Formats: sequence, structure tokens, C-alpha cells
Amino acid sequence: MSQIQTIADNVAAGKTKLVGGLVQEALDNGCAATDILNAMIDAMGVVGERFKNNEIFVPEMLIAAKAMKKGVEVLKPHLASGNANKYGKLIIGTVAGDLHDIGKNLVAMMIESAGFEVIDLGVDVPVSKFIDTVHENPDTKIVALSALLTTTMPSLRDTVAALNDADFRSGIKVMVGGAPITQAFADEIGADAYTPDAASAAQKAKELAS
Ligand code: B12
Repeated sequence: MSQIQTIADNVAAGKTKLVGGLVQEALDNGCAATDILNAMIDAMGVVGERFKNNEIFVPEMLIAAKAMKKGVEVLKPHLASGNANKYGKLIIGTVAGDLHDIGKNLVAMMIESAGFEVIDLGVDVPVSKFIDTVHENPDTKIVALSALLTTTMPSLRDTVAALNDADFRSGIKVMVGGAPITQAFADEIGADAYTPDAASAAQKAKELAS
């Protein structure tokens, strides 16, 4: 079995203690960091399917997430190039009611390494927190919002609506993303941009800020 497949299997099985070492070993053997990352993302897809089929439950999903976070920690220096703050400030968070942060963290990491100063508000972020943070940081260029549940898509809609009504709206751009989000939904709720993954999010953020 390939080393990368072994990593994916151990992420899916939630073997947090093993994953860090396995990722390091694969890197030492010349595996590309992006290949390892993509395998771990696929593993989370497998976990999601198992959950959907009632083969595993929330606790197993949570430990798989912890294992993936460990792997990303080891990969981080290999994925992020650490540019200076060339493009300005970007505020990111997962919308109210939603606790998923692996994708949001990857987007934050790629955007930071593309040359932004990232203010990460975490998960389950109330609308008012996004608004207050832009007021506290009037030089903010972009607000990026993540939602992973169909049940928190309305929360994403409310957050974008509040940003669209804010006095600072003409000075910022709003980006949205997350597995259930589409370009059509982004257009419908009045966001400026949507992209499907972290690499394209970083590319789009650079375009929006320049
Ligand atoms: C891990 C996980 C959890 C963990 C999260 C831990 C954590 N710290 O994140 C825990 C256990 C907490 C959890 C809980 C729940 N979960 Co969950 N979870 C997952 C799982 C398996 C993986 C998510 C993940 O990390 N994917 C990997 C990352 C890299 O992908 P990503 O998040 O999509 O992000 C990428 C893109 O979407 C994009 N992106 C993301 N954000 C943004 C933002 C911007 C601005 C842009 C441009 C792009 C972008 O870029 C990212 C990187 O490429 C998914 C299954 C799946 N296939 O996604 C289910 C899944 C999302 N969960 C699901 C469910 C149902 C739940 C629960 C309701 C279960 C329950 N009964 O309690 C709860 C809800 C809790 C809550 N209130 O949020 C369902 C959602 C179904 C739906 N259609 O809404 C899924 C799809 C599983 C399934 N197949 O049923 N979950």
C-alpha cells in the first residue's frame, strides 16, 4: 500500500498519534505536500460517507477531524510560503451554528501564505462579530465566510445580508465557500465571490484585493 494511502486510512480511522509521524515520513521520502493534503481531504469524504450510512457516528467523525488537523500541522510549513502582508487584511470565520473548521483553516492558511494578514474568528461566529471586527479593522479588504451544512446556509445568507447593509460595504469584498455552497447560491445571496477549494480561494482573494 502506498504511503499516502496509509496516511488517508489512518486519518479516516482517527489515529491522531500516528498521523503526524506518517506525514513527516512521507515528506522525508519525497511525497508532495499537496498530494498528501488531497489524500487527507479525500479521507474526510470517506468519513462523511460512513457517517451518512450510519456506519460511524459523531465521535468517530470528530476524532478523524483531529487526526487530519495533526496531519495539516505537519504539512503547514510545506504548503504555506509565508509571504509578507502584501495584500492587506482578510477576516475569516465559519458562520453561526456551524462548527466545521478544517476547510476554513485550510483556506485561511493558503490565503495567509498568499500574502494577507488573516484575522480568524473561528467557528459559530455570530453576524455581529463579523460586523464589529470590520469596524475595528477599517482597512479590511475581504471578509471570507465558510458554511459546511445545508442547515447553516441560511446563516450564511443572513451574514452576507448584514455585510451588504453595512456602511463599509463598498470598501470590502465578500467571499463565500464550503461543501454545500455553489456559485449560484453565492450569486443569489449577494456575495462577490465563491470558489470550491483553498487554492482557488487564495487565487481569488489576490484578484479581489488588487
Ligand atoms: C469532520 C466533520 C465533522 C466534525 C467537524 C470537526 C471540525 N473541527 O471541523 C464534527 C464531528 C464536529 C461534525 C459535526 C457535525 N456534522 Co459534520 N462532517 C465532517 C466531515 C466528515 C468532514 C468535513 C471536512 O473537514 N472536510 C474536509 C475539508 C477540507 O473540506 P471542506 O470543509 O469542504 O472545505 C473545502 C471547501 O469546501 C472550501 N471551503 C471551505 N470553507 C470555505 C470558505 C471560503 C470563503 C471559500 C472560498 C472556500 C471554502 O475549501 C476547503 C478546502 O479545500 C463532513 C463530510 C464531508 N465530506 O465534508 C461531515 C458533514 C459536513 N457533517 C455533516 C453533519 C450532518 C454534521 C452534524 C449535523 C452531525 C450531527 N448529527 O450532529 C454535526 C453538526 C455540528 C455543527 N453544528 O456544525 C454532514 C452535512 C450534511 C449536510 N448536507 O448538511 C456531512 C456532509 C456528513 C454527511 N455526509 O452526512 N462534523
